[in-house]
Amino acid sequence: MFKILPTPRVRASPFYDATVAEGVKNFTTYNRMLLPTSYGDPEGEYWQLLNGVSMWDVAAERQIQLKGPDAGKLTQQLTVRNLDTLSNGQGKYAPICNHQGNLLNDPVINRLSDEVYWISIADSQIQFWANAISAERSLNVEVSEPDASPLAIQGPNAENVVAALLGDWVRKIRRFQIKDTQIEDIPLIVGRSGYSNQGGFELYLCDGSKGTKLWNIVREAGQPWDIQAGTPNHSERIESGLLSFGNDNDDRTNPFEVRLGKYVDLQLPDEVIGICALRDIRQQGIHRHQLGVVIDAELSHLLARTWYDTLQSGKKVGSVTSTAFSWRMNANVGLALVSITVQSGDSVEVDFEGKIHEAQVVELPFF
Ligand code: THG
Repeated sequence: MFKILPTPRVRASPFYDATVAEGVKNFTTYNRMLLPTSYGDPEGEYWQLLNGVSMWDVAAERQIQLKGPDAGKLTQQLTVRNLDTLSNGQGKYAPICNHQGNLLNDPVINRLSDEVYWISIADSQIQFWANAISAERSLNVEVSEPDASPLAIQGPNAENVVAALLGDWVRKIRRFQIKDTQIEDIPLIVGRSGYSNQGGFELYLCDGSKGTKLWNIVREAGQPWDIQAGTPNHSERIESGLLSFGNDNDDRTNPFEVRLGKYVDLQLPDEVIGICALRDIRQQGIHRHQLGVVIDAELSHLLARTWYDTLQSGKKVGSVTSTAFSWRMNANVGLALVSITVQSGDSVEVDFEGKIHEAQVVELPFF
């Protein structure tokens, strides 16, 4: 089997050595960093997340820091979600669009203080974008990538593990709230968030030289709950209807098409990038929307390598953008971006690498 080894251009995460010691089997790249995607037991890792607790190296969810007197102003100009109620120590899932209203990223944005915001990005370059917008608008903001690397602890026992690590006070942390803390000499930010619908926390490691040390401390604290090394779970996130930026959208996908309309506030001022375009799009109506599919077939591999043509009566009506096996449903499931003429309850055909499979269209999320 081939390998991709880390270099300055395809970076190792601070947890890289720890994940290799755990026996990581697959990586993808994300924000020019290696992101573990499997330890070789997809079904075991899935049930571990649903019934127990897993720890994930998600350092590739990089932080873009906006710091300075205009940091709040720039952050609001960059996202189409209204941040009026975002207080210090709180985060929000907040899409970023370009001037045409197309999605550029779907980050979590954390407000650390009046003058410091962290954009916890999905896989696209936002540092260039934030820097360019700031400079073009003469805003007083310094844009940088700080030394901060999320480690996710996800699953029904995540709260017990994080309480064992940091104390019972963490049980009171609300969804997307963050707190400064530390373990021994390791500076951390802890928050209740993560890329699953099973509940959990993220520890942002704020000293990249201490990745292995933090990994081992978390593993030790999680022992009583049988914590295991895991990765963002492809099946669970499809079941939960979570967007995978770059997989489920292209460069002409707006938030309304992929079920992110509830995070768009069309009342925001015109200076918010993309908001004028989104008002027009809302008025004109969208042409395609995201739905689930249950595909009637044994697929030759679980990961969608590309978008698969989706047809009705032989005519293309859209694409299946992600596929996975759902162990809870004992079925192949997927996310589809299809014409608004296609509705849940419909049957469609999916051209999966030259073979046509029947599929049923359903509402999202699956769970
Ligand atoms: N954690 C952190 N950074 C991240 C991610 C994360 N950056 C990249 C990527 N993940 C961003 N994407 C998402 C997608 C969905 C959610 C979080 C990050 C999410 N969604 C919930 C849902 O859709 O049900 C709830 C959102 C809400 O109601 O506000 O949690 O995982 N640090």
